[in-house]
Amino acid sequence: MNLTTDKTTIMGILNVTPDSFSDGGEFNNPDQAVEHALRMVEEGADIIDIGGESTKPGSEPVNEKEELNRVMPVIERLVQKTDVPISIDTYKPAVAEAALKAGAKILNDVTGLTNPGMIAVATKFKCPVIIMHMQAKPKTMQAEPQYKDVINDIKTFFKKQIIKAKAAGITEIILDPGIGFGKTLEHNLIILKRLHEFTYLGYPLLVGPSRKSFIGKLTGDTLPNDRLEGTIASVVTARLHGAAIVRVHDVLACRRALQVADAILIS
Ligand code: 8Y7
Repeated sequence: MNLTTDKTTIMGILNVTPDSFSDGGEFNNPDQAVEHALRMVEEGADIIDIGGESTKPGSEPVNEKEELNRVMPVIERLVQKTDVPISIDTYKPAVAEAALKAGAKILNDVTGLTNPGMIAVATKFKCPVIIMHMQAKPKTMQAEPQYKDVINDIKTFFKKQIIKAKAAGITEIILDPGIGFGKTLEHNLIILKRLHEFTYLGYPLLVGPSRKSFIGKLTGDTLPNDRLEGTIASVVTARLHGAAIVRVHDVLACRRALQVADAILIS
């Protein structure tokens, strides 16, 4: 992947799930989903991340067939309409394989290559892989997340997964500490504050704070749609602390904020 260091890479979120907490299933029909993706491209998205199973706290898994039914029509249409790379947000090897075959270019694995089947798919397609850290599973992860030292524990996980990935011939690795995935408010804040500590591992960092509940906990809101300003504060902080890629719903607003942050960084 072509990640320049002087411009933040923006990943636009395309949820094709009826239960997505941020989008409320708005993009449940493939044509609407494609339209939304193309709008994000116009607004400055460098990657479109397509997901068909919600991994928000408390959510239930969906089966493979249902997930394929949701994402494949969108991927098949979108690759005809844009050259912007598509990442497939899935932890199921069969869904990853079908998406990559249809033209998706990047694998976004919220289970961080803990499934050997996923490593096999990434090796087969020689695609960039996002290794995200998650404690426990979405259904239960926010129950009582605990770490000895959240930064060190995540770093240890990254090191272990990097070794496995490299042994399988995977060369393009992106690391993501997994904001909100088995983390308290304090954990999320420490991750954003000490993000630079992950840069020493030598891989680009991705951060996804967009509209997440830790922002609501700080600003006192109840709805994800009220979290734009908090999202902007988070992505700008992440950028200043070493993030190469940010995963966001609000592409236009975040791009404008990051253009300013990028200019300050390279000045
Ligand atoms: C993240 C993610 C979600 C994230 C990466 C949501 C799929 C929850 N969050 N993937 N996915 N990083 N890599 O609020 O933080 O969008 S789902």
